Amino acid sequence: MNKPILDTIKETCEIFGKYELTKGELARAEELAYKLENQKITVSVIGQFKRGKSTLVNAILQDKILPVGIVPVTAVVTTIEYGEKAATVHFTNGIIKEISFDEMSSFINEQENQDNHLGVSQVALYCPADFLAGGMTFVDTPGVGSVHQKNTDEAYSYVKESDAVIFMLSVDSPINQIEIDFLKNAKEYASKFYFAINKIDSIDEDDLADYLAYCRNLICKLMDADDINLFPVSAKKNIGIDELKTAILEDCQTTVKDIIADSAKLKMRDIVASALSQITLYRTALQLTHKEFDEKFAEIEAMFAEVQAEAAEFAENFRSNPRMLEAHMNDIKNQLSAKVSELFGIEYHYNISTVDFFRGGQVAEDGSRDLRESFTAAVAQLCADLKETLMAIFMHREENAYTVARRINDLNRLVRKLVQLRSELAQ
Ligand SMILES: Nc1nc2c(ncn2[C@@H]2O[C@H](COP(=O)(O)OP(=O)(O)OP(=O)(O)O)[C@@H](O)[C@H]2O)c(=O)[nH]1
Ligand SMILES: [Mg+2]
Repeated sequence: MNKPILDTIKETCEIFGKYELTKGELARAEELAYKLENQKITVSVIGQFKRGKSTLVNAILQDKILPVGIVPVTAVVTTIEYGEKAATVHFTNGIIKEISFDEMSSFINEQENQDNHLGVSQVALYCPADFLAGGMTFVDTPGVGSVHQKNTDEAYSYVKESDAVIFMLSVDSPINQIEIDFLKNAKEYASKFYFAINKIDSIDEDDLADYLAYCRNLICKLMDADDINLFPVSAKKNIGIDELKTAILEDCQTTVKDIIADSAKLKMRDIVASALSQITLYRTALQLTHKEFDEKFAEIEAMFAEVQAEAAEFAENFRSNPRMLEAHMNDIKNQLSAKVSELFGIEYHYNISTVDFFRGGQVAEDGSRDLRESFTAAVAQLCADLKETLMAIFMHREENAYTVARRINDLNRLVRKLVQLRSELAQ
């Protein structure tokens, strides 16, 4: 019988708390523990632009609370929780402003808040819908894949906060590569999926049966599953909505603990892998002679300078697709990992393919200046984190051989513990 994940996380927090090197991982693990203890579940509606996500949220809540439309509409993440009707806008600079429902569209709507130039991090709504009464946070996200790159980035980032997702497809187009990529990414973070196939009012029954069989087959392969939850709906005509609501609420009542625990387990696995990288690097570095370490440190410092200069040049010449920044970021992560492996002979883990550095950025008049700044800042941070781990070595320079040996022994135990934890979390 597996140990409850909350126990595992708490034990891990205790371990992380003892080491300066794992303070970043400690904060992430503590946040997970808090969420598990409070049993708050986040259900997000995600998918390509114009699939009908906002219309579905309105249908589920039986309230035309969100703006919908024929052109890309949702530009910012909108969270909805149970409560008397109220709305607040959270800005990236930390300011929170209460607004009326009439004003909401000017913050959420892509046409009114183009490329989120107002710098909204999210809009939080409260609504007394039965569906929310159990305490879930229900989330409408911007659609991925439109020309509005920021919307895609916001949606990608928010998946990480989700425990369960309603993945929205629609019968008016076959599943495309944008959706496949997004689904693969979502699979890494959310543990429960509901596939809503929207706009079934627009095709006849035979075509629908073909479409559903096609979706089931393809999604099962993508999800590596024998079967999946498929919900044919028409958000606009209110068809199939009750079935979807009932399935979600039943799961929330009976298996909410499992859903949150599974999702916490996935997130914890990433945290432990990251801690292992820091510790393994530190331990290996500690075992080197001062001369060896100084040489390697100088070499990696030179690489930081090189990588940052290259990133600055790349950003300077960057004019178009922000995805290229992400690709370049992943390339830099790979270069740093490879360098650490080459110099220290260890595996160094990076979470590849995140778009965090786009979050909260303001798009300047030329549409790209701020993204460039976020990008170079993210690269600098990457180098600074790695440098911090290595700098810790200098603090123990003057220790005698016996103390160093004890420290290494202690780290060996810690690595063994983390490796064991990682394999427990993989089960
Ligand atoms: N025929 C039909 N049209 C629908 C249905 N649901 C949504 N639509 C239409 O699809 C369009 C897009 O709906 P939205 O709810 O704004 O889509 P969205 O996925 O939130 O779009 P973004 O926020 O831009 O990503 C609107 O014109 C809706 O009226 C449906 O069940 N049937
Ligand atoms: Mg929308």
